[in-house]
Amino acid sequence: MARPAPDADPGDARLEIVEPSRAAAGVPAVLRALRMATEQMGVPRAALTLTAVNQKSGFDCPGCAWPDPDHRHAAEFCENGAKAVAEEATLRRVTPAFFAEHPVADLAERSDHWLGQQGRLTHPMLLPEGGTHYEPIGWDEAFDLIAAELAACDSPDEATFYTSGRTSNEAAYAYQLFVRQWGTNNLPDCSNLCHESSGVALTQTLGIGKGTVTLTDVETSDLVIVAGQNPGTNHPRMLSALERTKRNGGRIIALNPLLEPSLTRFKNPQTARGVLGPGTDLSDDYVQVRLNGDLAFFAGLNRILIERGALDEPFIADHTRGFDAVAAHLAGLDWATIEAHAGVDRATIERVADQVVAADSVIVCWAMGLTQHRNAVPTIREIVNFLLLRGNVGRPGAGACPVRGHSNVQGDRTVGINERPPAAFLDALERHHGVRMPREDGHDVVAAIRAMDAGRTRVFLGLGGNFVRATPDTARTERALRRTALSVHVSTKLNGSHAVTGRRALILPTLGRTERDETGGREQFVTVEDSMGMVHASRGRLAPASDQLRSEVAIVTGLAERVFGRSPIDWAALGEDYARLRDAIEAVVPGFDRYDERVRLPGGFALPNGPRDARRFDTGSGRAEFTVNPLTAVEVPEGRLLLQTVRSHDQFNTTVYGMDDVYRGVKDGRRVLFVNEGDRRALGFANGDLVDVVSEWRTDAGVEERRAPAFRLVDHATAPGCAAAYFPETNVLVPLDSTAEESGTPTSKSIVVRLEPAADPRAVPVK
Ligand SMILES: Nc1nc2c(c(=O)[nH]1)N[C@H]1C(S)=C(S)[C@@H](COP(=O)(O)OP(=O)(O)OC[C@H]3O[C@@H](n4cnc5c(=O)[nH]c(N)nc54)[C@H](O)[C@@H]3O)O[C@H]1N2
Ligand SMILES: Nc1nc2c(c(=O)[nH]1)N[C@H]1C(S)=C(S)[C@@H](COP(=O)(O)OP(=O)(O)OC[C@H]3O[C@@H](n4cnc5c(=O)[nH]c(N)nc54)[C@H](O)[C@@H]3O)O[C@H]1N2
Ligand SMILES: [Mo]
Repeated sequence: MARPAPDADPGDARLEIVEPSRAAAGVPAVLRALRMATEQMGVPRAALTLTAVNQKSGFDCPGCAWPDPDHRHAAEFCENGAKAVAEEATLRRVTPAFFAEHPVADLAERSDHWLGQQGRLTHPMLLPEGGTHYEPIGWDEAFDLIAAELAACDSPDEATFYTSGRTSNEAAYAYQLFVRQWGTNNLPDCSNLCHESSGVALTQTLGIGKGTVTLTDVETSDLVIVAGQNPGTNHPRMLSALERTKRNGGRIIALNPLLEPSLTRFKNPQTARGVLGPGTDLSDDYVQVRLNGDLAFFAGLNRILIERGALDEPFIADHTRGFDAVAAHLAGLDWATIEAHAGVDRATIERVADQVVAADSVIVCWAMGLTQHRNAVPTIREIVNFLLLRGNVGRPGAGACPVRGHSNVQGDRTVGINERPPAAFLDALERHHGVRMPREDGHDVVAAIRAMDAGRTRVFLGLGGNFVRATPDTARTERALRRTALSVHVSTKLNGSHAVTGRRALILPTLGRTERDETGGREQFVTVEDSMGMVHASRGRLAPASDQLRSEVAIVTGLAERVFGRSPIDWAALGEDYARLRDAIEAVVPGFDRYDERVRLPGGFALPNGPRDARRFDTGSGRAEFTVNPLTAVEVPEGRLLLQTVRSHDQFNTTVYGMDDVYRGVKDGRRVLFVNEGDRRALGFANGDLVDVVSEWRTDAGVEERRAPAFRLVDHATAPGCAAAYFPETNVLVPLDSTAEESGTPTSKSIVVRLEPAADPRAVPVK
């Protein structure tokens, strides 16, 4: 039987700091996952569900975007994938009776953990103007209400349409088509908060906004550098691939201000060795860079490679542009600045250079540790310089590997979720659908918040995600959302965004990945693209959480039918048979030839990738571009720390599964601030003190302050001057205006903070 959801919210009252788990994964991880799965689902359902994850006939794990190996195990999932599945396949329900019992004001006081634990949403719900509670509403009425509010807009740009990366290709394509037929490119998505910096930098330099490696490349590479990523928690199946890299004789270097245990030790629960043996020492070398120090680190490394003449000269001559300018720029840097910015000395960078020179093939993997900084785009361009110097692009075992987050965030962008769509894509949409497409760029996430805050947005619609909690500057974002006339969320689970509403609000409950989809009276499947450009099918097996649920495709096409009536696009037909959406994608997006047929093959198919397949670079010049990236780093005034915001082991973004972070030794709580012992002493605090964290954002007008109360200080293996804490609790500290150059991504990994003794040590907030 499933355990009932908690009715009280203990917050951090029981927080304990314990010995961190020494090795990642292994049997304890499997047991943790099974416990969570059976608590939420009961035993028979857990067994049925977990055996279908990532199998060729099953559904795509809603956890992360790491690709599936060809040689799949009976259980091709990880601890955290199992938790993600359990969250969705839970037997707990949030029914109209729940909403009658809990006023919105009450929900607004609850933690993300508590909200998520209540279970699956079962009915469409409306919060009427001036109302205190959500009330049930029919689907047709809900669509009428949205259509009426859209019709009241003075311009299509007064509506904004968010997406989170769980949305399937079919639903995402239908959504962007609906939004553009409506007349705007206001399509902010979670990518804007995530890998946008990677997409921008890679498009400029390699001509494709994606990575250039396959899973086989990772497993057969001589050297994999894992920079700014915590795969043990966020991409656990990547550890199995890295274990194979090592068995094949490759090396791994971790570049991270935090010593993440998963990178140093790993036990594979799917092999006998992992179950019984001591596990694999994953990293051969660990470099503790300073937060935001990677641009300097790679600049130093590149300079050494050039000085040593350790270059692939034929590749540089035949396939690239701009080498001389980069060489001149790097030669002009001084080592003292490089070392100060990187937080590591020249000897360490020389040591890494030795390993690079010894390797015939090199891959750099990265995630949020690189993308969420002011200079994220230049940093990633400098990594591309690094790869180009030795021809580490477009050959086996070599390349760029931005590791995506949400399971279909890459596919959503491929099929058109993009607030700055290329003209060729809009042209293709117009040709195929016979409808004029808007040509002006739309709002990304930060611009959308600004527009709402300025009262310029009437309607906010979110297809998945948790906009209010995932975005920066919580107080300002909440104010912004409250200024809309209507906020609508298509969701599987209750979250903080349902409690921070426009004048009216709707919750539209939808099917998840694990559930059977019988839209249009036939069994439908959806498709997704993983982090390495493989497209494959996903088929849910479970009975839907309620008979009221509609699929995302049905919701989008149903709404479009209601808004447009008869139009050149036959929305009813598109909604009835997802194969028709796949046919439209095939006609509009390059690389999807015979989409519906090929995606039915076991394992799906690979999208074309110019740099990887043929060293072809669609950059305008037709060559890969070296770039000159001036050395920059965030300045931290005396007595202040640089704070990064990370995920614990028990959360998926804003969905908090549990209150532990086993690899960092945290039990039963989340309001902790990891600090370097030397910093803590210098600031005059004791280990375990309760502090308020105050962010300081310098503008021309002065210093803006934002405060997050009551965090427990914990000594941790973090680089000097650098602290870490969990999001979303710390999003209050991230200024909306603090964004990455060129990509606009909030700088969630570098926030200047000062610590103060907690004003009220007994008042530990619940959220
Ligand atoms: N279980 C689980 N899986 C997930 C998610 C989840 O929340 N839970 N989220 C998904 C999503 S959407 C994403 S985008 C990914 C996120 O995957 P990650 O990027 O691994 O997630 P974070 O927890 O943000 O960890 C950032 C890592 O970068 C390091 N870092 C921070 N700043 C710097 C820096 O300046 N330089 C270097 N070199 N390192 C730095 C941090 O110490 C940390 O190890 O995971 C996806 N998978
Ligand atoms: N400070 C700080 N902030 C960050 C980050 C950080 O590192 N630090 N990371 C950023 C990153 S990388 C990302 S990607 C964003 C994530 O931002 P979002 O994608 O907006 O947030 P999630 O927490 O993943 O969304 C969870 C909600 O999605 C809904 N959901 C789950 N499955 C489905 C589904 O199948 N369909 C639909 N329609 N809804 C579903 C559920 O209702 C759930 O409550 O957060 C960003 N915010
Ligand atoms: Mo992400």
